[in-house]
Amino acid sequence: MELTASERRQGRLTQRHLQGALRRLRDTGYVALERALPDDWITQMRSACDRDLKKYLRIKENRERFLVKNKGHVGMFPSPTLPYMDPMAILNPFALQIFEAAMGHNVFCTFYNTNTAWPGSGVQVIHRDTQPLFPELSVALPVHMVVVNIMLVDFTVENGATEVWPGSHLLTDGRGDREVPLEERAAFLRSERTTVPAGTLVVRDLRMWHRGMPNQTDQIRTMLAIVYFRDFMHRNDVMTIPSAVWDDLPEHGRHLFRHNTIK
Ligand SMILES: O=C(O)CCC(=O)C(=O)O
Repeated sequence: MELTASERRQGRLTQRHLQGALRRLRDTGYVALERALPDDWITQMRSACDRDLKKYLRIKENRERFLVKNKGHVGMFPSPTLPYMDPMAILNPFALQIFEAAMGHNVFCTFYNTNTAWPGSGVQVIHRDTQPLFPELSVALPVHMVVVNIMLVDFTVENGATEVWPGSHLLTDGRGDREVPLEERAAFLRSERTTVPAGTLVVRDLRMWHRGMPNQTDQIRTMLAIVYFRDFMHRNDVMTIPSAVWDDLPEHGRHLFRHNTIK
């Protein structure tokens, strides 16, 4: 979805665009706002993230876990400090507008990760990032968890743009499909690659089936992955946010991150 010049200036989607974004999230499981974040912001975030990833992968256990066992798909919990806690990422006005319209104003966040397809990465198994809340149901519930991805480079087929299955967030396991591998079920479904330019912001229903793909380039391919929960969801993984960062957060930021530890 392309933002208009006036939406960029105001940091706000028009009602018509918001309705379109919500429809895409509801029907397909995700919506992409192309180049929603400025180039210079992305460049700075990418260099911080690449530097931190390289440091992270100097640790032998991390190399074994992510480069070997996870075939080059690296998940790193970034430090909950700047630049990662920049309001442009965690309180992005376009993302907020979409997920608050979809999930209400008491949304909270306790999970902030990065997804990297390291050069030479392989194909991941098809998975969803959350399991059905009520596995016995054969009807899908409304959206209750979303991930906001911010692409730090152009995502291309060559560097491993994520493969997603539109509509799969609405597929349930309630008719005896719990034991069937998603690979088998996906063989009959249409998929697409999230080939989008750097700075694109994606809001994706966490139930959507997807997989990381091979990065055949020599460039690191990373997206930020910030997960927001409808208020009734509360998981045990929380972040420790330094009080200096907390003190500087706007009220809306404190509201969203209220279930974390502040130290
Ligand atoms: O990086 C990607 O394209 C997807 C990664 C992913 O889904 C995961 O690591 O769980």
